[in-house]
Amino acid sequence: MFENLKKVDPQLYQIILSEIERQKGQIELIASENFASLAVLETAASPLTNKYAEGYPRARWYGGCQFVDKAEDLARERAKTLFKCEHANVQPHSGTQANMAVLMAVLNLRDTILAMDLACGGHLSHGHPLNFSGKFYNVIAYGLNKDTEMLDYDEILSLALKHKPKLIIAGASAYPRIIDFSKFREIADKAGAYLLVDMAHFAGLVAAGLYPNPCEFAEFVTSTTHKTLRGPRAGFILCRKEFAKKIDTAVFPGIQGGPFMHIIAAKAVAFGLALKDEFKIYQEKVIENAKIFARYLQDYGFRIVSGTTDTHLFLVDLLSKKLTGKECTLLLEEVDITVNKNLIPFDSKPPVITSGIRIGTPAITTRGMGPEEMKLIADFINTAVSNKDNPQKLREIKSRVKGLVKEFPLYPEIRTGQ
Ligand code: DSN
Repeated sequence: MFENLKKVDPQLYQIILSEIERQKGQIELIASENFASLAVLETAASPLTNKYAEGYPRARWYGGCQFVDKAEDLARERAKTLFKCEHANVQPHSGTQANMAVLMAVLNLRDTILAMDLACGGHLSHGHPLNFSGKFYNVIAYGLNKDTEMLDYDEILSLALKHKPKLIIAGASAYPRIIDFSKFREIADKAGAYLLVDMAHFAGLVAAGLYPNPCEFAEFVTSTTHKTLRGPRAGFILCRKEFAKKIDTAVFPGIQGGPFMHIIAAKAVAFGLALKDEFKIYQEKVIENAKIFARYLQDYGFRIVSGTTDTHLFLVDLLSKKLTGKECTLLLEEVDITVNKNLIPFDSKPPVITSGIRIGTPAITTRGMGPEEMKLIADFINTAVSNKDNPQKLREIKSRVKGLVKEFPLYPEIRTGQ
């Protein structure tokens, strides 16, 4: 693999090789990352990248679209089957663009939206002041209950009745519990609002039937394909038939030009894989690993936000360990464990420092790791945190990490020569 690149651009070849080695050699705990299958990688790297296909199947601005039409049809049909929905648009380049298309489809500038605060686990594109969503719309944010660190549906209802948003957004990037979409539906109906669910993080769990399907409750559902779904880096939108035209027009020509046909084809491959029985077994293991992992860390005295997780991720409060999220992320990087710093609910520290880290199990579960390995990794993290000023101990953990990842080879077909 990469033989041509090696000849044409040795500098970039080396960068790619180093990144592959990093992925193979580290324990990847970033909750929004995963390792796409080789079939997805092959499709994403295929000559479909060459094709311009502005428009939709059988209604393109360019000739020669007969085969990419088939790829897009396949992606749309598989998405509809997987999530039991009426219409799918598989063209958004990312989750943020999927969200942007929905907002553009149903809102006017300065309309009010009600969405989860980023500081409590929401997402930039749900109304952060520096994002288009926060600049173009009037955003009212809901948070979490201070005692339970879980969504407070009474508070969301009272905000909805007070501010009468045109759209309510449910979904988060750092919320470990199951979201009650039926409650969100009730609230949206009482306030006369549309409901958008951004399922980017838990789409794989939904596909496997292990998380409620938001398509049963919301007019609009957006997602990425590269997190729990294990697809290429991209987004998509699901909606009821009555909104199909509005959504399609909002994506193209609204916010995007030519679709990435190689990536759309790779989405079709990922959706196809997610329809298989093995995918459900994989997702069951993802959740089981997250629950066990969180429990082991609790045994070591780490506080888990909201006490547990129902999903593929959880948040660790580092306050009692006298470490910030930033320090912990850097410390773990030293021993080849990759996490991200994360605000915890009602965090007193700024987003660039944070009091917590977010841990996710999709990637390590893809490597085949299970409960025994969760125990080991929790031990590595605890030992690193307890010995943060002991270089010898940190070197020992790094070498144990190296031993562990070797037992669970990643992309053995891609040889890096080292
Ligand atoms: N940045 C992603 C995450 O890490 O959750 C969300 O888009």
